Amino acid sequence: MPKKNQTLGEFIIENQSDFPYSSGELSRLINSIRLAAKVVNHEVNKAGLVDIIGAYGETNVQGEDQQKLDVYANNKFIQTLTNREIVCGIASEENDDFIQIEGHKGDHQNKYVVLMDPLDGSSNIDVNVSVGTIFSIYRRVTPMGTPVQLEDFLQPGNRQVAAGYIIYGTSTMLVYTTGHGVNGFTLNPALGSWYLSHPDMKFPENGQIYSINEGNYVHFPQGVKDYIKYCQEEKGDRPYTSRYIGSMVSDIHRNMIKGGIFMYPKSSKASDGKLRLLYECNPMAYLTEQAGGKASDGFKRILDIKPTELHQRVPFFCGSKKMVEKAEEFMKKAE
Ligand code: AHM
Ligand code: MG
Repeated sequence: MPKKNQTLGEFIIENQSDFPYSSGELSRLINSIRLAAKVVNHEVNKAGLVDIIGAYGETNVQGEDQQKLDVYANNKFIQTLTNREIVCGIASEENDDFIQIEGHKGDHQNKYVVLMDPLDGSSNIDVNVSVGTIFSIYRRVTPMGTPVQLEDFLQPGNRQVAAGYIIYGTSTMLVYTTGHGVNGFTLNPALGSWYLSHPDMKFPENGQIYSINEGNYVHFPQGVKDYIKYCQEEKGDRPYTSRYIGSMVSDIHRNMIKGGIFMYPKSSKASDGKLRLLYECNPMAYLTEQAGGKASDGFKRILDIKPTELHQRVPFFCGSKKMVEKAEEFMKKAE
């Protein structure tokens, strides 16, 4: 049973048996992620200051090229994950193709692939609004000893062995699952340690918050328009509250704590919506289900979709179970 305030290090050791495979591997993977997260957090916190010191794209006093924060975060996570003998491949929103990691001995003995969005919602950085990192972890399916292949990344979300996000917010949190519930750790920036602040996180079964970019209303499918009208109707516990940060990690994090639904549907402008299945929707869907919520494309379970492309997009409805079911009801009716 998770104990509030224990450190992430203690938690990993105490819960090693939860990982379906070798326990040391989980520790190494989560350790590399928590380390990269601290470094990125430090950089994200300086966002406004860096602009004062020198615009991105310029060379700093050490002669290093200053980078945009999403590129910086991408490099940091790749560097940290590559340095441990555990990851054989990485796919990222920032890279067109996946990266093969042969391992220090060049013998392709590492077992896991990581898919990530290193800095989701990065357009929010300039205005000091929370952003996040999202990660998804699978065991490779091609034979050990050979270079990782596209099929290792194109696995359905129901095969994830771990997933999580980091939210760089008013405080910085690491929230993750290995398939045994969801636990949230808050960073104490003075000590550089993560503490279990949100043990066993659960989506309330029902909620009163709906999160969607309503500016796209005219472009939405009829089912979504009807559901939005339902949310706004004065009846029972409605109208609901509308909350949309435009940073999916923050929107879903809030809804997980307070109860709500997050939607990024398809529209007449974008036939599959905006969000990417492999490193945005699948990890958030896995966490959501592990927290008792539901995630769908409006009709079927996100985690059962068989991916065909690394950067494929999918409509996304995610949150409190009863709210997602209600949205699906409207989608079906309008079909
Ligand atoms: P990004 O990966 O380019 O940052 O885009 C993903 C983000 C999500 O965090 C957020 O939910 C969505 O884009 C907001 O999009 P929009 O501005 O169209 O509402
Ligand atoms: Mg993104």
